[in-house]
Amino acid sequence: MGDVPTLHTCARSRGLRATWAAEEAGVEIELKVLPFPPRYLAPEYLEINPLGTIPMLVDGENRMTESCAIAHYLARKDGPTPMVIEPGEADYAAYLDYTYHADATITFPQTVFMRFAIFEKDRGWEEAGQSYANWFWKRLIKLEQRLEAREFLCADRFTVADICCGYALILAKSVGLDEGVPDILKAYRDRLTAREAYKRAVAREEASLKALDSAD
Ligand SMILES: N[C@@H](CCC(=O)N[C@@H](CS)C(=O)NCC(=O)O)C(=O)O
Repeated sequence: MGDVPTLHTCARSRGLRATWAAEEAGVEIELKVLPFPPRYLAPEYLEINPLGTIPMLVDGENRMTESCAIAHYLARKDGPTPMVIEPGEADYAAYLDYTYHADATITFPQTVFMRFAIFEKDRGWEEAGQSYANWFWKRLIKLEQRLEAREFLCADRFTVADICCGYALILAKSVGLDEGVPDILKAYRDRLTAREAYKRAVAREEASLKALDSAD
């Protein structure tokens, strides 16, 4: 294994799940912020990640390209931590379920919305974008019901599952998808974004983005 894992990412992207997890866990990473989308603006990146997607974590010979898996990996890397629920603990199944739910079920319609309603809106796809917005809002029911009487998703404590699902709610606000987000989830998002480690992660990404912009 190499020394410090390197996170290739773009500021404010799904990679924030990984940057945030590293800050919460106190795990050292090297942050390499790329221009978005790297597929076009940093084509050399395709040599190490042919998918062209971000984030990607390189740790020795390991290469990971799933933000939720990277968040879990970084949080657990240096040993057991309250941020990860272990087999045998109550809510282990729920922990895995919500960690995977975040990208596979929640962020998926968000990204299709972004493509149709924002990135390629000039192609007349706004209506399709709106239908993905509605689909995204309907899919929030599981999180809403879970958080009706809970502060965090699992085991009465902050875990990687909160980082993964919380990022989807943070993204919703930043891309104009907040209208259908229930108040319970907005309050949950406020609790998450008030965390010092979250603020440090955002500041770190923004500083790297600034350095990248000024190097142009
Ligand atoms: N399931 C992956 C998705 C990665 C992904 O699609 N990332 C987007 C940005 S958030 C991306 O790289 N888009 C640019 C592209 O596909 O060229 C994850 O959770 O990390």
